[in-house]
Amino acid sequence: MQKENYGKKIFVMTHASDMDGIGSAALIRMRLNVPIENIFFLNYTVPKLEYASQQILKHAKEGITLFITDTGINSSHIMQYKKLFLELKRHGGKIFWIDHHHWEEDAIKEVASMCDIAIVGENKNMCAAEITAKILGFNDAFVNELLKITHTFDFHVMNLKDKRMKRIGDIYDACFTYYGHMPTEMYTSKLRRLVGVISSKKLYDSKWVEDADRFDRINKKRIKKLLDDLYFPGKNIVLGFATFVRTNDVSDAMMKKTGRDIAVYISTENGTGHMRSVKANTIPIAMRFGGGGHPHATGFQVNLKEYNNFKSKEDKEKFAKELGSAEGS
Ligand SMILES: [Mn+2]
Repeated sequence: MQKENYGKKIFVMTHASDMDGIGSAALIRMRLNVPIENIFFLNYTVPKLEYASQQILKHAKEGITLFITDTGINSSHIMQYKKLFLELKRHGGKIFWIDHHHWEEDAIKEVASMCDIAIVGENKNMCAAEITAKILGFNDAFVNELLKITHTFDFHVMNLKDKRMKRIGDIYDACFTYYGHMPTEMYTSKLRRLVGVISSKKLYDSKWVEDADRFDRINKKRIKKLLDDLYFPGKNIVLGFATFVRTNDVSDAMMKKTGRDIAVYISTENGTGHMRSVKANTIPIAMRFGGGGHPHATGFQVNLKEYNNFKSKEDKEKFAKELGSAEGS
């Protein structure tokens, strides 16, 4: 497609939590000169979608083009997308959705059908950045390297001996975790900066590394504190509480310290529960708390009010008891 056909005023909503989303937005910004303040980030939660929609709708009257990249759709968010799209279309807006995740039938029928272009549904070979690069006709050394990185992390096909790739992955991962817990406006400006760095053809910059290092220090300190206050529900579970930390790091540390097979960490700031195991299938336990996931990596939501935000030892023990009985059942 000719550059002009994408429209004059372009906005992007992209997936916030990994390089595929950031890379996709950067490619669109590079090719179509999208101002950084026109880029917004989604994480499958309603508040982020609402924030982005509200900001973008301020410009609806100008007849804008909206790109949505690297994000699928929850059936429960269909109404919100439809509302946004109807308003954009009413003013002659265009919508392009580029994704590679699984889409439910109803989402395809109701939402993809409203888009001018929708390349959506599961794609096992290409990540969103690769599809975006193909559509926009990129073929240069920097973009090819970027795509190698987004593909590697998105499809979990990393060569563990590749030290450079591992270092890049750690830097990215630390910042996405760090920023993911910031208030929406700060989160948006931090992520926009990353899009800016990538679109200036750098894989990262010194500020990016600084933030990653800062998060690593916070992460380590909090894990250390968590390890001093562990709970042992059931036969095989170790449980700890912390303000957000990196789940894989904290789980490994808890298992290593105690020799138990199932590590559960509760984020006391938002009540999310994160469970990891080496051997056990944790899905039945997660389901008892209304959660789910993969056998060795599950999540669930705890009602913080019910436990007074886990401020006291008694409240932590109360939850430990329930977790123990869930394991036993
Ligand atoms: Mn992706």
